[in-house]
Amino acid sequence: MSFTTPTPAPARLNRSELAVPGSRIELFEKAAKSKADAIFLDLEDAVAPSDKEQARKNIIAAINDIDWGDKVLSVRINGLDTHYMYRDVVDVLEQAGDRLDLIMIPKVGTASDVYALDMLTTQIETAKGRKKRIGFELIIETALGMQNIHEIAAASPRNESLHFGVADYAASTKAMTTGIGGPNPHYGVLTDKDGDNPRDYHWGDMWHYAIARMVVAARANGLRPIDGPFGDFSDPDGYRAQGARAMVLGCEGKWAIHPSQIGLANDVYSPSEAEVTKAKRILEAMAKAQAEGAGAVALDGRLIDIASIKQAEVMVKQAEAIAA
Ligand code: 1VU
Ligand code: GLV
Ligand code: MG
Repeated sequence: MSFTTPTPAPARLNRSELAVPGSRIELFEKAAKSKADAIFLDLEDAVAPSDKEQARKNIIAAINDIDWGDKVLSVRINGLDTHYMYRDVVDVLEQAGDRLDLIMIPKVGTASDVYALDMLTTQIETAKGRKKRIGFELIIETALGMQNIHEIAAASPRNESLHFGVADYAASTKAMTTGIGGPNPHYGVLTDKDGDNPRDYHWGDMWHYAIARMVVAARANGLRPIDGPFGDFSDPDGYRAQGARAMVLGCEGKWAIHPSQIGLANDVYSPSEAEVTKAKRILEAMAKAQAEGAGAVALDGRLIDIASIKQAEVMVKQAEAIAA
């Protein structure tokens, strides 16, 4: 191990994060009663400019009045390039109670963006004597943000998670697609024309680099990497496949933009009983190996060693967090 150890963000279950437009108050109670681990009440892109002020008032009332159970509760503020942002932060933090856990900052481009929000949040917390420290969820969804992701991830002790905002990222990078998440038929490979078999076209994962880069930046700074939206809520298989790809790369959860996606996310991001059993067998076998002075042994015809303990612990700890 390096002598530098990242400080982990406060542990929170974040398998599913439901997006709820702040202008649609009829959705709030439904969201609160849902099985989502986390909810963000949106003031940004799901709210029309003419509704921004009312949405802010709706969200403050909802944070104070609705029973959100044990859900992680967040508010997505408007971007730093808008005049809505300062009032989002001031009004929400001055008027909403301590039930609020996090602020979600969209389109973060530089570490200074996070610094500015940290300064404002700190001033309001101090002035108002807020007891609970507000954490930050940062959406990486611009080319600038992706370029500066490592500095952004390290920019504040409030940072808890990085989120991949695939729709804005596609727009910012001028990717020729209008879908929100998932694959695109143009991103594929054709098998070799000189091979013996008929040529085959395989779709690739055009979001691989972005998600993998976000996972590294998040984990190197003790943060949770979270995959963003999948717009086609009538395609559960597509959602599952996208979620599973992000999960094996290290993501801890995915947004749900419709209630039908909550169960899918919870399922994809919960290790199966068979996986947990296997992980526990690895831990038992390694405990025995170590007691006998061995570092590497065979289990079911495969190598396991001390790194396997850490891999298995990821699985077992996630299962324990879900069961808690
Ligand atoms: O069965 P019921 O009538 O009781 O309930 C409906 C509906 O009210 C409810 N529902 C939701 N409840 C809580 N949170 C939600 N986000 C939510 N969405 C719907 O579920 C039942 C079925 O709904 P539906 O199929 O009739 O859906 P609608 O036509 O009402 O709405 C579909 C959209 C996609 C518009 C809606 O789900 C929505 O607004 N989702 C969130 C959008 C959002 O927050 N976007 C911002 C994040 S994504 C991003 O920034 C980039 C793309
Ligand atoms: C989320 O905000 C996105 O742009 O995908
Ligand atoms: Mg966005």
